[in-house]
Amino acid sequence: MSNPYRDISPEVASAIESNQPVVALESIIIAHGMPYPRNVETALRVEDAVREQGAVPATIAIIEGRLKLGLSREQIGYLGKEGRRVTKVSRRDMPFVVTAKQDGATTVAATMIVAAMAGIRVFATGGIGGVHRGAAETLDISADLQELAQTDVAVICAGAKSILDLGLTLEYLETHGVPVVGYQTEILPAFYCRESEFSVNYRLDSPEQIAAAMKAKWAMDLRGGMVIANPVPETYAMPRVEIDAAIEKVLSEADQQGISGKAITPFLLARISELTGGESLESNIQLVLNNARLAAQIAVAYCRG
Ligand code: PSU
Ligand code: MN
Repeated sequence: MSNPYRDISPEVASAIESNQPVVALESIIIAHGMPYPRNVETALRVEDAVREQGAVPATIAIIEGRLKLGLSREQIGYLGKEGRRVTKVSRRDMPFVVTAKQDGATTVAATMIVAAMAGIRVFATGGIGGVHRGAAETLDISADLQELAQTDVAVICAGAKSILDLGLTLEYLETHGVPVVGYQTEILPAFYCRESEFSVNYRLDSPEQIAAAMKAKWAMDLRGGMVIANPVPETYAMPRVEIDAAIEKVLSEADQQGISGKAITPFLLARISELTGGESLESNIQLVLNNARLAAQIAVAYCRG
């Protein structure tokens, strides 16, 4: 359990020690995903949603070079205020941000790594990274997918945004043996929209069934994660045409401006939220809360089972 680069908050440490349910949460959503102060308010509401379901939230970030599991309200406020000044940190970046004693907002991949180091098996986020459109030429495939291939954490998300090639993302996950489970749905959700043209691999209807599948996977030594796709609540879903139009526009902007590498996902996400405004922000907040509740229920069932 000990790791010289890591600080676990007292609340998270005691939950892990006594085998209480814990849900990992990421920090890109705080620093890059939403405007201040809604980002801070949302991060705190997400933590409350986890607690209301009987689990302990462990928000993960890097602060002054320390891997943090469990942030104080002040630390969440700090990341929210710093916003885009905080470095986006994926697997590749971790050693450098730690040794330079910088702050880092953790992607899905980096959050999975830090969670798994502490034995946390359940992680709630908004959307995962994936295979980008045009990847046949650019080879732009998020490190999140490789992390899902090797790190034993279930990621509860609302699918992925269709800035990505969702079909290729599913193919890539299939190649790496990563199951995509639909919670109460057969259809892969696409973040703001409850539906895409793709199917999930398995539909499961209860947190208990999901927890049992996780147990079975890891008991058989089948390394790697699991994607649990949880559609945005009906009331907060966005019209597909509106989202698709915004996505087409921002993809061509990114192309014209020659944006690539780690900058492209943040660029696309920021432009989409600018174009779709307050409605998409509300949708984003609600789907994250919804994922946090389901993740906590899964963590509770996993601890009981
Ligand atoms: N997709 C979203 N919201 C996000 C991200 C992706 O709908 O916030 C963020 C996550 O932190 C994810 C990261 O891990 O972007 C993936 O970045 P990249 O494509 O550079 O791997
Ligand atoms: Mn990339």
